[in-house]
Amino acid sequence: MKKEFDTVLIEEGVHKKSSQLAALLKGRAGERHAVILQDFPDPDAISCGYAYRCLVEQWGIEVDLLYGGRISHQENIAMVNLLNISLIQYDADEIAPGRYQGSVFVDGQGTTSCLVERLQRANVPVLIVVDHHAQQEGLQPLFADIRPAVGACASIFVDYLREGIMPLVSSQEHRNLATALMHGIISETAALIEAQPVDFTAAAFLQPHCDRELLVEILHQQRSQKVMEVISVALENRVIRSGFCITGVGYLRAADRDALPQAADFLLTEETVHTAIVFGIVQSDEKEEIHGSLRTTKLTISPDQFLKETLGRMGSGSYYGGGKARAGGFEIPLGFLSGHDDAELSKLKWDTFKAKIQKKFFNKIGAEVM
Ligand SMILES: [Mn+2]
Repeated sequence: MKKEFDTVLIEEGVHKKSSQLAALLKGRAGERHAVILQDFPDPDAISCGYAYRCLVEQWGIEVDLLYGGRISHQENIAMVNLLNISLIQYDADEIAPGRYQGSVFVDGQGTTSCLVERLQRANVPVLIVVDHHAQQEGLQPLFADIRPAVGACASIFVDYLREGIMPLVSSQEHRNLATALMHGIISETAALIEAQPVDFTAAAFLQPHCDRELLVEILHQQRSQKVMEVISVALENRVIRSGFCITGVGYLRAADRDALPQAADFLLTEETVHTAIVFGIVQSDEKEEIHGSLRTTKLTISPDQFLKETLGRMGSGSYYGGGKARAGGFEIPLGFLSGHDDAELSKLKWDTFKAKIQKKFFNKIGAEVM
């Protein structure tokens, strides 16, 4: 009788995601892996990447955390600086063949990173995908753990820790790790308002290991001047229809991209508004792209569905946008129209895209386009 019980336990162990992951990693000892974060890394992704780096140290696996855009939110800059998390920004550089033996995607499935094609060109195999967004096509990893019902991807990594993939000790590194994951969970779940039971369990597990003072310092970053300016333009240009506030802010430097979600958060505080959408053209050295951010307090709106239905898909089949519980984003490449132009053409371009995007949203909510 006892023997049977043991067998069940062992089998359960084998079915645990953390055990499967550990078994895979054991076979990859000594390798160097690239963890791919979205182009504008958020605390959830950064904490997951950092967790991966910490937990694979035991197999002698070296990890670089890569992203193709900018870290532009002052809270995120504070997070990586205060917690000593090193990230590598890849602008236009190719990834050297042989540099990485595998890629790992956290808090995304490749659709929010411009590095995917470069990884393919360098023949880097996709090893692992850990994400909490809806399942997407594209990557064929050896290990996938996709849990759309979880509020923060960080909670999935905490689950691995809880299952014993790596004991948390009282080192500075592990204190930073617990603090990073806690920040990931807090910021991803709107300060736990959108948190699921698994996120609360994760937060409770992390709490004794967290550095409360550091967390306070990370969370209490003030808005930059640029963010204030973007908020001011967003306010001035806003159009409100049936509780939707939609506004375009014109051209933005990539470094200021995170002003968009911050402006959306701010617009959501107006009493008649339940959903705020802020978009602009983000300019980096080589390209221009429309970026947009949606925030809602309305329970009947699913940002993911709403953005997919409103904006549709691009030629490659992937959607321009998507989201999570109460927040979402979209990115529309400008293709042939991309590139810095003179003032007149830039204005024409912005006016055209602004009109088109507003029309799509107004049509979707059944409102008149001005
Ligand atoms: Mn996330």
